[in-house]
Amino acid sequence: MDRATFACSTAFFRDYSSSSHTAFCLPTGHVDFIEKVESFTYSDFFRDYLIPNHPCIFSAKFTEGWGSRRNWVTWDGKPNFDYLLQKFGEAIVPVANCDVKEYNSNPKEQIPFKEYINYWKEHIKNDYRSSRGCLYLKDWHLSRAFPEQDVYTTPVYFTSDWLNEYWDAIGVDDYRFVYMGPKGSWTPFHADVFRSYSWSANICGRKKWLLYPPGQEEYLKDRHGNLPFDVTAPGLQDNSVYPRYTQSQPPVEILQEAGEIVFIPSGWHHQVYNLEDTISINHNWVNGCNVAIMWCFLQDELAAVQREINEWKDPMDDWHVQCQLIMKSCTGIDYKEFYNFLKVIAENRISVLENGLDDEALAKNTPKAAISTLGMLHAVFDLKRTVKVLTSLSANEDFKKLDLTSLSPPPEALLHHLKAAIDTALL
Ligand SMILES: O=C(O)CCC(=O)C(=O)O
Ligand SMILES: [Fe+2]
Repeated sequence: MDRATFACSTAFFRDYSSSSHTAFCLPTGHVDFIEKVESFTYSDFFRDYLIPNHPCIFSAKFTEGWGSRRNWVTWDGKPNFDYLLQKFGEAIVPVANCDVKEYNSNPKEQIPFKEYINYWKEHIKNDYRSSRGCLYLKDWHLSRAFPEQDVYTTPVYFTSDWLNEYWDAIGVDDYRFVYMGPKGSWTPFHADVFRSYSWSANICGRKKWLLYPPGQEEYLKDRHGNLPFDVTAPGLQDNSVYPRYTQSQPPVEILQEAGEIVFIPSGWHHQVYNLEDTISINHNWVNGCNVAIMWCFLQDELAAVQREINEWKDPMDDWHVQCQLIMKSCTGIDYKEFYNFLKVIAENRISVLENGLDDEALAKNTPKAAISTLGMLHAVFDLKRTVKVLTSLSANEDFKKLDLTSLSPPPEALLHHLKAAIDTALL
């Protein structure tokens, strides 16, 4: 019932979208290129890309002022190894081996940054071959480790960011990353965490992206329902292993140059290649435009866990709790934490609407300052979207089976407060 009332369908978005685009429509193979900073507003991005869930590319003008674009790159557009070593040499960084497949990903190890840079220099000298394989530094939380460094500022288009707002608030994690890899390094086929949006800016180098709109991945599954590791592998042509492959559309292909930012919409599967030695910065984020997609994804994940351990349903009296535990370890969140996530986001907005901002909050570049920058209408939009998802969550049978006494305030009270805040703001 909850699923039906909250299907991630075009209808859900249509009333919010005044653009000519249709949500989730099939691509024409063309991806819009946003050239000018001055003439492209937050509202343009919201209406034409966030709401319709369409990819786009921002020109290098959007990253012109970034410290990393000045300092991390040599005059001839290569990574400035000396500068990077001097600033980050002692850091420990996560490194994946692109030549080895472990389940549907690459094995990762933690090594000192200076060791990685030495490897990279040797790899280049050796004509991009190495006995260690092709190593790719990825998912490095550099901003968290070096907050004082002048690296980049998040473009306004990406600042309605509930994921980082929530995980910063609880101080556990964040979804802001740096990637660095030699020509030939690549990221296997995947969709992003929680089906979030992502933006990815090339500090130097070039990337090739293969993008598949939501739903296309169904045609790329093998006969057991598993997604491919490498969507370009010749094995996909084998009809007895990948029976629906011939029905799939070719991917939308993007060539991303130095300085450009790619916007990857929610739930679009993708595979990415570094065509040259490349450094990129990327964020994952969720907001009022795609939180319903995240909620659909969580329901699908729980259903998959339930199918997996269905045989234990009767013998186990805390089966529903176990399902939540497994879900949390697989996806990073469970239903009660999802409730807390929505609560933190809602309360920040209610606070801005009810109390405005003190000078301290503005000066410190806090989440509330970001909410206030986007304006009251945006805060009300966020609250309305939160009400929709919370209403669906509260009615969800799996959620209702959990012990909800620890939730404060209880869902009904939060919903009541939210609706009242929306009504007052609109008065
Ligand atoms: O740049 C890469 O190798 C992968 C980036 C990615 O998957 C993303 O930004 O969502
Ligand atoms: Fe990704």
